[in-house]
Amino acid sequence: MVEHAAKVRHDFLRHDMNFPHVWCPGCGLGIVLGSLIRATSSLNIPQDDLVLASGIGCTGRMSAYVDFNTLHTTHGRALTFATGIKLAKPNLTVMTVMGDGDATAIGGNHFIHAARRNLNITAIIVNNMIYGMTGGQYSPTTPYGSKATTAPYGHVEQAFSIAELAVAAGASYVARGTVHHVPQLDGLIKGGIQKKGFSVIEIMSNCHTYYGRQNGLSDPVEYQKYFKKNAVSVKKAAEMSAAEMEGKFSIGVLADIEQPAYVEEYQHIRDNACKEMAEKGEKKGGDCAQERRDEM
Ligand SMILES: Cc1ncc(C[n+]2csc(CCOP(=O)(O)OP(=O)(O)O)c2C)c(N)n1
Ligand code: SF4
Repeated sequence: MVEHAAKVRHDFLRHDMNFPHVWCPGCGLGIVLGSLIRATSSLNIPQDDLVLASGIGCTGRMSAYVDFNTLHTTHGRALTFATGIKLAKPNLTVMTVMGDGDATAIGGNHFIHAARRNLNITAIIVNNMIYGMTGGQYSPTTPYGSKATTAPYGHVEQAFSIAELAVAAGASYVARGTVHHVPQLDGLIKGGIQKKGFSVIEIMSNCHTYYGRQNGLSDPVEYQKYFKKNAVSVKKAAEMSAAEMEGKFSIGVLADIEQPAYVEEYQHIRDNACKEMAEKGEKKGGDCAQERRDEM
């Protein structure tokens, strides 16, 4: 068991290049990284077929550490790069990792349309309720009333739920986990990768340095206790009233549905077009569907 864990770390991390990492001691991002490599390694997908695209932020830095095909892109744009890769090379397992600001503020438009489009991409969103890298400004998930460097007297906006937004936008698989519930988190990421269609895994994580320090949770261990205390299983949450859920959040799989995925739909259109061309005796008609499959 220990040997296996060491092998996964050895094989899936870029030890010789990018460590030590940039994260604060105790940051939940290290736990997310651990879950990501355990989940991907358990699927026995060749590392050359794994792609991780990230945006900018503390979370965005994660793509530097895994030994997959990686892209550290621009702020908010991880999903646009991932979309291009998936369309060009549908055989690859394409994932993104983004912070809450990256995915739902500057990248919010890309996020909802990626969910609607239902490309087979796994979007991991680390929700630490703040802009970590730039010093603790509020994000779309900063809770009402809490403090941020841009809201020193308390935040006046309402936060939205990333997972519920993903469900509403049409994602095929939506789950929420925390950096405290690690075995469950490994399974949620694995489930997202295995799902055909757009998957979202929202991970509640600690930025004790910026969110925590301003909101009475500056100790990462206390932050773990906060997740333990306030996370409720999806099943239990369904039986609780809104008042009972106040300050709490559900964890587990929120949506898992079967619906047409973009790449297959696109292939059907292309097959039909090729067939029509062949019937009309047009150039390359008979061969083009096969060519497309060869590209894949
Ligand atoms: C176009 C652009 N706008 C703003 C920035 C500055 N910036 C870098 S990271 C970041 C926010 C990071 O917060 P989040 O995405 O929640 O990730 P975290 O650092 O908390 O993991 C911002 C605003 C940038 N790099 N590029
Ligand atoms: S600033 Fe926050 S999110 Fe960034 S590494 Fe430190 S604790 Fe983690």
